[in-house]
Amino acid sequence: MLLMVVSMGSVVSAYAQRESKTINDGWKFLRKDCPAAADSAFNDNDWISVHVPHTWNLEAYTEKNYYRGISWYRKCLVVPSTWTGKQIFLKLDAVSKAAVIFVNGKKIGEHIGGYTACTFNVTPYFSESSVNTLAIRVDNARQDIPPISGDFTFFGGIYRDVWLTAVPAQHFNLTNQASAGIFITTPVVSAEQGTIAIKSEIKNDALEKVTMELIYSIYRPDGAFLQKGKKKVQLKGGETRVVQQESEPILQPQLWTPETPYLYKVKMELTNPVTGEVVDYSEHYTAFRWYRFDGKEGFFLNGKPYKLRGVCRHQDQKPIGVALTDEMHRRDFLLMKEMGANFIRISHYPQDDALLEMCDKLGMLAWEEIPVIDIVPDTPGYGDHCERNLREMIRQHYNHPSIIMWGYMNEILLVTQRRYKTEEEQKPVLERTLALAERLEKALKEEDDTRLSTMAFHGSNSYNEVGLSRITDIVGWNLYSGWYGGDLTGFEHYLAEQQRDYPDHPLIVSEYGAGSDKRLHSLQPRAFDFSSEYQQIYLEHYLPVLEETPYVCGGTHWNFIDFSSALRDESMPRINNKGLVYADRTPKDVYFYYQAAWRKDIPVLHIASRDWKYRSGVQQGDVPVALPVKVYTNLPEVELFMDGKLMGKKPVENHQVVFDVPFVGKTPYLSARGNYQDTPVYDGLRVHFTSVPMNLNRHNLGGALELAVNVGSNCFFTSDESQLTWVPDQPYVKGSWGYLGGKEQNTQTEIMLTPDGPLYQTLREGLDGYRFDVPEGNYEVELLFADIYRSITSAAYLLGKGNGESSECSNSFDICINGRVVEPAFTPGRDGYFQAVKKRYVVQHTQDGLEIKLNPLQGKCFLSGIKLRKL
Ligand code: L9D
Ligand code: CA
Repeated sequence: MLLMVVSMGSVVSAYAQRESKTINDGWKFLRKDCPAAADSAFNDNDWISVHVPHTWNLEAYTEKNYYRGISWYRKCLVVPSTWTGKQIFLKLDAVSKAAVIFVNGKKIGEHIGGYTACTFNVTPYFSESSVNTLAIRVDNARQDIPPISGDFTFFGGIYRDVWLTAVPAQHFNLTNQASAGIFITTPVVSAEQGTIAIKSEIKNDALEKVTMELIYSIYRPDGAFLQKGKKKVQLKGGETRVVQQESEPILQPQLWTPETPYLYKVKMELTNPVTGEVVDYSEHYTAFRWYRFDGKEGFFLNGKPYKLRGVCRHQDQKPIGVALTDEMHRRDFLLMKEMGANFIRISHYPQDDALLEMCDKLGMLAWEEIPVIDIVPDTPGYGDHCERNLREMIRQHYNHPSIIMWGYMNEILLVTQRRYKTEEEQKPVLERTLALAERLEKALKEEDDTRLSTMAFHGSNSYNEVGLSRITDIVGWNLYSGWYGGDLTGFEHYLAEQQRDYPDHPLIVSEYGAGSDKRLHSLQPRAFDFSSEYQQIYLEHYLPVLEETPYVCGGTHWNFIDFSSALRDESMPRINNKGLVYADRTPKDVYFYYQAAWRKDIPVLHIASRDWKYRSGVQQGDVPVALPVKVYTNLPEVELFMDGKLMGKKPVENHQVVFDVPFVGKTPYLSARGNYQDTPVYDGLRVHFTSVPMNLNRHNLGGALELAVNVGSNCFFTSDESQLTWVPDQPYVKGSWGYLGGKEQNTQTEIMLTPDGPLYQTLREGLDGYRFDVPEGNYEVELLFADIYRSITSAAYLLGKGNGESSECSNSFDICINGRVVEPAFTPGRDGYFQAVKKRYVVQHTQDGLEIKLNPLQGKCFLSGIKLRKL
């Protein structure tokens, strides 16, 4: 057959005949089930047009209950005439979470798992002469496919590339779990010499037997040809054959590290030995590197101690969900690399090939995992699907030298322990969890004995007690002391305990992090206030511990990016805001703390106030407000200037220095200067400043007064909408302003009907009122409320939003201003709990200051914010 083709053709191409192209454009989409759509004659004219990458869940950025169900995609395809007689393969890089594929009305296959690829030979179903229809039924609701639980959105859709590949009848196998059909290892590797072993799967889709030649060629990192080897292979009709080849020793190989990502190219050619024609072709990169993890001494790369400086990465981007293009994945990689990271935890699921390619080429070690999270259900099929996804991930990404470990469970006891309280209830869950872990560990080692296994645990010793920690090579700990509970030092204490009790367990801090919201700032930051400053303090505490504790192999910060988690409330509903960069990939100030700590090769000097451009402060008399200005840097000392005037020069400690700067003027220009290798380095930015008077006497109120207070909070809050800053609360003292009695209260539940949620999430409860010692005049007073007390008896459990029923609404009070009742029996929760309510009053001819009183009638009185404006 082959000979015939050759003799018929006028020119014999020396190039391979493999052709690959994306078919990302021209799809039709319907967001509901429509079984009839499988049929080739189905009319999809009224479906919407989309191209892939695509997801149908963009509403997850605004709604908790995003659509989980079935959707359909359809597309028409004409096979190029040059593909006649070839084998044609369809590859879906990722479809979440399950796909059934129909070609011309026939079901050709299905795939389970939303984060790994699948490939099908579509040749028997395709027509070469007419239009083909492709219909794909996608389901992101299935509970038998991981993930079934987790703090992120399970976006549905065909959200990575779709490919068609055409190859001659003889080719590298494309249908081994969507892998390349070529598996490369380096069985010998040292500074002196290394070898490359190649296992190829060759397939003969013709009926006749053939003799082929398999040729490998190896090229040095600089592109120079190194060596070549050949092997003759006989294949029967329909046979798939595995061929092993090993290179001659390569002396003094250039070793791969994240800093020196030397890649050796392996070119694989399948040729016709008679004509010399290259029938199929495939190119891969590999590298010489070796590593080990030690329980006491940490991680070693190529024999040298090496700290894993990492981040975890989720793959979505607001507002486009997971439908990222390759260049967006590459952009994320470059941001991590720029920051100085040398390690990535690809969490919690396999990610785009584009990312792995960058890890190899530009240098970053990687941990990749499958999404088995929170609990192991007893759903039939679940374990099979986990194992299948694990094997797919390993085969598909096997040839990436950047990957050093595979993972398969995250915080698997978290929901287990929350849901099942007694030992008796937990027993069967623990048993199946252990059984699945053992099963996955076995599969992992069968697939790849050159890499290590790992799991990530939450901070509970039960992983040791239950025996889970014995299963994998490495243990990962997700530690949040000082965030979800405990204090910052709990972090190092936990690590020390683990080291004391399990000194031989190599350990990585697989997560740590704290949330931050650009709108919130504090001079007295605390856990869970979502101020940028608390996130900074938290990370400034954790990073030195990671760096300086030798037995800690490294850490991966949670998370690199503010990511989508539809179920989350907190200050930015639907977003987990622990990122070092915002969802739009703008770096937070704290990104530069990491860069300052990790980069030595470039000067880093960053005034950490990009996130805090709208500054405000309470001014005592004529004394300018002194506010801290932080600089992150890797330089030894820094000078700070305001509007060109030197404010001071200070030595740097822990990659930062803080100046107390008296703020004057409305738009001061801050600049910093340091020296890097005898060359001056600068940074500068303009900020806005508004002072708020402490004493509200006539002298201070000269011009306009707009005094907005974030009642019940230690934080400044700047509204995204108006840029108005609400200053932190304070107790009343004579001549000034502040609250009268009560105590602070807060909620993490989303506040409805306002873009300024955080303002309402903090409040003062049980206060008598609020007082401003203002001079005589006319004023406007605005009061902000949200009833966060679901009902008086269950105040400690915030069960979610109110339903608008007023029956159990029991918090009611009179609002009085200067002795007059302005709102009798005000019931802030009347229209629903967790809803913003704003009341504005004009107060004329005040005589003796302004006093707002809240007189309880039933339940509690409370206040979230207050604003005073002079008319
Ligand atoms: C966990 C934390 C993370 C969450 C992760 C998880 C968090 N609870 O997003 O998925 O592994 O931010 O709360 O450790
Ligand atoms: Ca408040």
